[in-house]
Amino acid sequence: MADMHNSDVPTPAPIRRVDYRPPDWLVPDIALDFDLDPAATQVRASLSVTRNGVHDRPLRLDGDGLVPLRVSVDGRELTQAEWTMEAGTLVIPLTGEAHEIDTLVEIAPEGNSKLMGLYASGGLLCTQCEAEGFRRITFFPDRPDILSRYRVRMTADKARLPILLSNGDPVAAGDLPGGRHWAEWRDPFPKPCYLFALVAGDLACNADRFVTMSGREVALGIWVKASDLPRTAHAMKALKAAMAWDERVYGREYDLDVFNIVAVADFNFGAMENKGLNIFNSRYILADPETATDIDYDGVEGVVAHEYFHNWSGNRVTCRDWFQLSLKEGFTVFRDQNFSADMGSHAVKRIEDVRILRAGQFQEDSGPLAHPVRPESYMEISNFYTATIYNKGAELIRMMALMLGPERFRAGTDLYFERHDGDAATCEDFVACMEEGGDIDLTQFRLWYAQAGTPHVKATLAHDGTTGIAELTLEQSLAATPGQPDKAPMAIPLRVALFDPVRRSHGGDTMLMLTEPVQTFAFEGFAAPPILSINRGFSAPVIVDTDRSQGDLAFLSAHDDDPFARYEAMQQLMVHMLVGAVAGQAGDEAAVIAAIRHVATDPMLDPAFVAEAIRLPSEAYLGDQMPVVDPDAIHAAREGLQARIGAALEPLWRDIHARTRAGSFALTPAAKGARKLRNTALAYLVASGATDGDAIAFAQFDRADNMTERQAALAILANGDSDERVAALDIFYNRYANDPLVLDKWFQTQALAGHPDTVAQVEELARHKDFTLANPNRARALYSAFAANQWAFHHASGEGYRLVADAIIALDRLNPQTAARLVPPLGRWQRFDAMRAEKMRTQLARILAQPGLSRDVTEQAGKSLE
Ligand code: B3K
Ligand code: ZN
Repeated sequence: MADMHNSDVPTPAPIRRVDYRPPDWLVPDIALDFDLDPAATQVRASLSVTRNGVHDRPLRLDGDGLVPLRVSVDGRELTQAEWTMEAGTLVIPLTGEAHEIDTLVEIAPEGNSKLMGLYASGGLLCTQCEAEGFRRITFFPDRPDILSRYRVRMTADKARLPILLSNGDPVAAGDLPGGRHWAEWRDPFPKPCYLFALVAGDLACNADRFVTMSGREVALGIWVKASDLPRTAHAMKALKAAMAWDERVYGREYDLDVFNIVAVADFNFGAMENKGLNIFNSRYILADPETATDIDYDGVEGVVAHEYFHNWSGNRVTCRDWFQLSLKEGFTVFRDQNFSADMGSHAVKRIEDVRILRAGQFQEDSGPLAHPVRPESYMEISNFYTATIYNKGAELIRMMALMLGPERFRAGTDLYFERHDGDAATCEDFVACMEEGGDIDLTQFRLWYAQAGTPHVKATLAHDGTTGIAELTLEQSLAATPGQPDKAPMAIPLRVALFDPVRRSHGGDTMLMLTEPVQTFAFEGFAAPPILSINRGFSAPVIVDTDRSQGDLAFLSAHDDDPFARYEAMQQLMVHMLVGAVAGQAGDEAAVIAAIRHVATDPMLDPAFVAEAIRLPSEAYLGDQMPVVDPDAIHAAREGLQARIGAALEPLWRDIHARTRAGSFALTPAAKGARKLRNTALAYLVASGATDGDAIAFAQFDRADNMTERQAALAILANGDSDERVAALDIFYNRYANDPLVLDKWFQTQALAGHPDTVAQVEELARHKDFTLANPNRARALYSAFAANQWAFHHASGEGYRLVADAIIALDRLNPQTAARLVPPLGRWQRFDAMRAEKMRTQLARILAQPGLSRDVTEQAGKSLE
C-alpha cells in the first residue's frame, strides 16, 4: 500500500473523534485583503488571536500548499527563525494573551484543479472552503469551532473582474488607477472559516427582494453569466418559497440585508452554504423547459432550499468538529425533504427519498465503507460527505420528529436554535434539546448515531381464530460493520396497521417501539387472519422481512391507505417475482400484471404515484436482495418481465401514452405527474416489442417541447439497437453541443444504457472531444453513471472495472475529491461472484499502487480492499 500522498508527506494517522480538544487560540476577528488575479493572487490576512485557557502552546496556523512570504506579530515582521513550518502548518510561539498576526501568501487560482480553495472557473474566480479549503487560501486554524468576524477587501482589474462579492453586507467600493477597482464586505456574524466565500467575475444578476416576517427587506441576487439569466427564474422562486417556509415551519428568519447566490460551471458537488453568498454548481440553478427535466427542476428547488436552510442549521448553529457533520447535514436534508414535500406531493416525495436512501445509503451501510452517522475516525474528511451522514442522518431526525409529534418536535428545535445560536455544537446537543423540548427519553435512540449498518426486522404475524387475537412478533438484528463486531439492540419506531381483508380497512395506525431483540405485540378483535401493513411511511430506515404471501401483497397494493406502504407492497410483489426468476423459480406473473393493471387504472390515484408504483425495481435494488449479485441474470429477468408486462397490457400503455400528452408545457405537480406516467408507459410500450414502439419513442423525442419527455425517449431508445437510436443521439448532440449541462445528459444517457456494448461505448465517449475530467459534472456524467449501471459496469470481462480504475487514477492527479467518489462501486466486491470479486480487487490494488496517490483515494481504496 502506498504510504505517501501528494506532497510527499507521509500518510497521516487517522483523526479520531475521542481526541477532540478545544482550540488553544481563538480568532475573534480577521481581515482579509485579496489582490485578485487568476495567475497570481496575493492574500494578506490579519488575525486577532486570543489565548484560550491557560497553556504555553504556540499558535498553529494550517496551510496547504502555502509559503509564508511575510509573517508579523503586533506589527513587527518576524525573521525566519521566529516561526517554523511543520508539514504545511505555520507555527508561531507567542508570549502574551492576545496578538495581531499578519501573513502574506501568493496563490495561483487558475492552476487549482482540485477546486478547493480559490480557483478559476469559466473566467470567474470563486472559492470552496468546506471542509478544509480555507487553508489553501491563507494560514488559519482551519477547524469549525473557531468563529470569527470577517472583513474582506478585494482589488481586481475592473474589466476582467467587474463584480466582487463576499460574505455579509457590502460596505464600500471604489475605482483605482490603471483600470482597477476594489470592494469591501463585512459579515457581522462570527463564522467558521469553512463558510468564507469570495467571487469575482463578469456576472449578471437576477435581482429580487424578500420581506421577512419582522418586516425587514432583503435584497436577493442570483448571479450567472449574462446569457444564463433567463434560466434563473425557477431558482429565485424556490429561494423565496424556502425563506417563507423556514419562517412558517421553524420560525427562522433571514438575518443579513443581502442574500446572494452564484452559479459556477466547475464544482465538486451540488452547492455550498457560505454565509450570505451561496455558491452553486450551475446544474442546481439553471432551468428552463428546453434544457431541464422535471427531476432537474426539483433538484434546483431542493438544493436552493437546502443551502438556504443551512443559514440556521449549519451557519448560525455550526458543528464543533467534522465528526458532527450530520448535525447540520442530516437536519438540513430533513428540512429540505419536508419543504419539497410541501411544494408538491408528500407521498411521491417520500417514495423518491426512500428509493435514494436504499440505492445509496443501504449499499454503503452493508459494505466496507460503512460508518456511523457520527463517525469515530477519518483520514480525509471529504470522504465523509456520504449518504450515511446526509440521508440516514435525515432519517434519524425524521424518527425523532415522529416520536415527538409536530408540536413537541417544534419545541425541541426552538430550544436547539435558541440555546445553540452562535455555537459550534454536537449531535449530542441536538438530541439533548429534543429530549428536553420534547419531554422524551432518547437514551437508547442515541445508538442510531453510534452504530453503523442497516437493522433488519423480521416480522411474523400469528392469528388465533378462537380468541380473535393477532400476535405480531418483531425480531431485530444488526450485522457487524467495520470496527463494530457487536451491536446492541436499537430503538426502532415502526408504524403498523392490521387490515381486515374482508372490510378492506384497518382499525387505526399504531406506532410500535421495538427496543428489545425480540418483542411480541398483541392486537384484539380479528375473526379472520389480518394482513400486516408495516413500516408505513417508512417510519424507520430498516429492512423489514415478512412472511406475507403474494396474495397479501396484492391486497395491500390495491387497498393500503398509506401511500408508501402501498408502493412498497407493489415493489415487494415484483421483487419476489424477479428474485424468484433469477433463482429459476416460476412465480405468479399474472398476479403481478393484474396488480399493475389495478394501480394503473385507478382513477383516484395521482399519476406521479402510479408511475412510481408500477415501475420495476432497479437492477441494483434487485441485486441487493440476493446473497450473491448475478448482474446478467438480473438484467435478463427484469428485461423479460418488462417485456411481458409491456405486451400483456399494451393497449393500456398506448392509452396512457396518448392521453397524457399535454397541449402546452406547465410545471404544475399535475403536469409533472402526467409526464412521469407518460414516460413509464412509453418504456413499457417499447419493451413490449410492438413494431411501432421505436417510432413512437422517436416521435416523442422529436416533438417534445420539454427535456423531461425528450430525454426519457432518448434513454429508452438508447437501450435498443434501432436506427432511431443512432438518429436520436446525433440530433441530441447537435442540438445541445454548446450547452454543457445538456451535453452532460448525452454522455450520461449512453453510460446508463442497458445496451450490450455500453462498456465499449463509454470507452469511446471518454475519448470524445467534448469529454474532460477537469469538469466534475462531465466526469460524473460518464463515470458515476456508468458505475451505477449494474449490468454494464459488472460486465464479466472486468473491462468496466478497469475503465473506472483508469479514470480514478487519471482524475486523482487533478481532483482527488472527485476521484475518490468513484471508488465505492469497486469496493462492493464481496457482493459478487469470486471471478468478479477478484477482478475488482485487482483494480483496487492497482489504484493503491500508484505513486503519489491522494489521501482521499488512498483511504477509500484501502478500506475497500480490507
Ligand atoms: N455543505 C456543502 C457540502 C460540502 C462538501 C465538502 N466536501 C453543501 C451542502 O451539503 O449543503
Ligand atoms: Zn448541506
